[in-house]
Amino acid sequence: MSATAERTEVTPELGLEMYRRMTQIRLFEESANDLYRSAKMPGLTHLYIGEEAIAVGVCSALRQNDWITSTHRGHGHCLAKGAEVGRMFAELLGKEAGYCRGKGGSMHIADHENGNLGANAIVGGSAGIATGAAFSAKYRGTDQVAVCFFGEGALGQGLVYEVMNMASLWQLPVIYVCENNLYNEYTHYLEATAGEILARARSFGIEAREVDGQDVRAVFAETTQLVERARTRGGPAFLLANTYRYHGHHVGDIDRAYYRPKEEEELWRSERDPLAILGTWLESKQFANGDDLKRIEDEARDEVQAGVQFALEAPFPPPEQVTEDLYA
Ligand SMILES: Cc1ncc(C[n+]2csc(CCOP(=O)(O)OP(=O)(O)O)c2C)c(N)n1
Repeated sequence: MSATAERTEVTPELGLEMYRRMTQIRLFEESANDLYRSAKMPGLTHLYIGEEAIAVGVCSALRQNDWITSTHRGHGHCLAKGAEVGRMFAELLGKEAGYCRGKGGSMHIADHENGNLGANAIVGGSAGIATGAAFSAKYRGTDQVAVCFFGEGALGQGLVYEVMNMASLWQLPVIYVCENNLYNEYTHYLEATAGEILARARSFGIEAREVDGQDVRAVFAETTQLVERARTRGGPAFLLANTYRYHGHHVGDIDRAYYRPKEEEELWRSERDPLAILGTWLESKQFANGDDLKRIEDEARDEVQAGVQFALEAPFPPPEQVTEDLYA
């Protein structure tokens, strides 16, 4: 992290809003897991639990008309950019009220009203879309910024380097946010990623920084600087956010001790939890007390439960619409 990043202030209001949003994402994901386990959700899903501070820290530094592109592990990105819980659950359950009329599912949620150009199940796939959006901002002379979220597994995809090259040559307002949760599916990233991650971006002349992805204030501080830089024609950036997913690669990945130790999972949960880190800070500053945090959690739980109920009761698209809105 750069020396100046900590100076970007998190006001009490913003701190509480970040806590609310991170709690909402966590509870959303826990309910998504319940829906899968009770066989109410078709297919599977990839939970973002443990990584909430990245989506919230980054999106708190963006305007509504800035863009994001997301991944197969994208619910947190969508919610942090302003998506509604009920419509998100409806999409997971294949209902017509969902963001893609129930035809995209968990891995393809887009919400253009809030600048979310869409999640993408192709690892690295959305890097081209984010870079294209940034090109359009520059071409049209707007000051919008595009953020591309991706896991470190996407570092093995050639597309990412093609677009970083263009972004640097054309000084596009795009920020590549690499969420390194240590694993690509069931493989430790060190077995798949050679050399230094930041050096890859720097070799294109792209400003590259590293941040503690469990600390929402640090993520917000770094992103605020990089967004400001991109908005004022300072060019693209790369942010490496170190994090951990508490659950398996997807909801069905239950027995995972063969690829990562239980002790490691427990250590991240007990020592590096992003909600606990922010909650402790809010309390230490006397911006909130335990009752305030509990109230935020209760409200988020009510919102999530109402969203689940809405989605369960919502109708499926009628069969005659089965080929509508499909482009591939
Ligand atoms: C191009 C492509 N190759 C392989 C896959 C299968 N796949 C889905 S997720 C994943 C691992 C992704 O790891 P990472 O990018 O680090 O994200 P994480 O799951 O850790 O969030 C792979 C290999 C895919 N979806 N797309």
